[in-house]
Amino acid sequence: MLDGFTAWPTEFADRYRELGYWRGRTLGSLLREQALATPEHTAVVDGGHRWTYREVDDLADRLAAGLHRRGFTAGDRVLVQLPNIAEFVPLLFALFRLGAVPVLALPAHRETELVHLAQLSGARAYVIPDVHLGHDHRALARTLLAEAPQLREVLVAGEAQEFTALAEVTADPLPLAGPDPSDVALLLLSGGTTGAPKLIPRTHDDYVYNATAGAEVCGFDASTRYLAALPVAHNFPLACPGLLGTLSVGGTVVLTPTPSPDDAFPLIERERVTATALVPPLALLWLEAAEWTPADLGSLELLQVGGARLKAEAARRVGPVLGCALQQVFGMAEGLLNYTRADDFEELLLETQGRPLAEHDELRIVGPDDREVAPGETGELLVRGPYTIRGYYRAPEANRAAFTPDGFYRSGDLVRRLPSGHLIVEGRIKDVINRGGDKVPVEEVENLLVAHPAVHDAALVGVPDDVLGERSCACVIAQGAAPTRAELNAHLTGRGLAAFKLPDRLVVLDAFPRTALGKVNRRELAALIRESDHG
Ligand code: OOB
Repeated sequence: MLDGFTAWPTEFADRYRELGYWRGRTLGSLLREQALATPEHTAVVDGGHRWTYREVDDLADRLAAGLHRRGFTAGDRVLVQLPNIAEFVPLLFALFRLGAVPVLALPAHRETELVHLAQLSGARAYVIPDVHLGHDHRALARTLLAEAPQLREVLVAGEAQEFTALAEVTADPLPLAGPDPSDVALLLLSGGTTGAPKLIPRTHDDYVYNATAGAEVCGFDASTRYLAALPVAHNFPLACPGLLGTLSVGGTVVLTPTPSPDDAFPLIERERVTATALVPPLALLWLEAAEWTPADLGSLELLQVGGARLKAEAARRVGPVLGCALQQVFGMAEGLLNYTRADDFEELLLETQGRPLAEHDELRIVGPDDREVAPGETGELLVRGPYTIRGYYRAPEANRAAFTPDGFYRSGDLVRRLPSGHLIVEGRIKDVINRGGDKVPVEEVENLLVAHPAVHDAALVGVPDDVLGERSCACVIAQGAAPTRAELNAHLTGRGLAAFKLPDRLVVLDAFPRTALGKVNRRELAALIRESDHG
């Protein structure tokens, strides 16, 4: 059992097994079972590859053996930062079969996030593409090797330079003991509540449920052709039901390098894609592009939208414009997933963010005093259940704040529940800006902003935006001559912050509104900016 992992209390684990949520299967076995059942069916397609189930299964076994020969063993953490390329799939399954634990970073992450993730996880290896969207990840790897002492090895999908090519890590398949289904299978990244990203340990048992139950709700089967358009390191395209859910039922996963209509639409036509998942700003972009594209999108049956609140007006256009069904998904890497269902009444489909996946997801909607609010009232969503974690990885202090003593996760989301059980996301109380699905942890950015010599104090707040839902605005009290946004963003980029966290706007102020305790009053600050925009 991995140190720093909070397991479910025994009575809960027993119950989840009795109730059939945890079936004692490993993620590695999902692929094996399909490879035995339909070896010649296409499993994975990208720009340059088309692999059958037998091929992916074999590649995963050979890679697992190659990693084993290099000294990788069960429990080792491996920081994986790959874009949507076919090689991601055998790598993931090789690690699962070894019992090694992938730490899934997003392609957009840079030194700030990656150094933190490498140090926190104690990863022994870092897996990267050579160059992705113009960025050379080998340069990042050099920085990481210098900053994270446990990191010993860099594996490259592509041109390896002084590092090791992933393609060369291969050996004849070995019989491996494999992990226990209750072991941690992977570490996902949190959207962040405070400070730097936290790691979310997901076990084989709970993540197999997450992916397979999602596949059932979405009606996925061997004829499903799922397009992974969002970065596959993210829970939504990975396992809701995503890549893993599709492979668990013998469907085909198609990977696109970017979710832009230019890349994705031709692939939808060529591969007859039936389902995909997007965040709201991308859904808006696709709705516009679908009006003029020459591509035939007629194969599309299901568009899932989640990660941020989808406006009802946009939801209404999905059917008529894209000719497919819409499903809203309100989920979190920590666990709980809410889906609208195919047979929901139209207003539930358009205006709610779905209802929980599992009958035994326990939801509490509470006020500031932690007591449940009256039915239909808005409050913070707390959750406990068969696929919701009981603690972040190696974060005892954060865990005391993020979980109640009886094990409920405090989501920081403000929701309202309808009599049907469907939830409407009304807002949030956590210090995160949700930039169209990309989560910007406010404190992390502020800490870097105040390190700039021209910044005396800084507060990052969200301001409403038609496309992204909200954008980030840096409010700064200057020290001497006021800095420009370009200067501040150059400073943040130089510190190695992911581009999506750079402030969209800058406002220089003389003072911040404060709470009675002297903390920056972000709510008032945001209101101030909104007023000055309108006045
Ligand atoms: C998904 O996961 P994360 O971990 O990146 O972010 C979770 C947070 C939620 O706590 C909530 O604040 C927000 O993202 N969120 C939504 C939403 N879906 C997620 N807010 C409003 N409406 C929605 N539909 O974002 C995620 C994970 C699995 C499936 C889908 C999304």
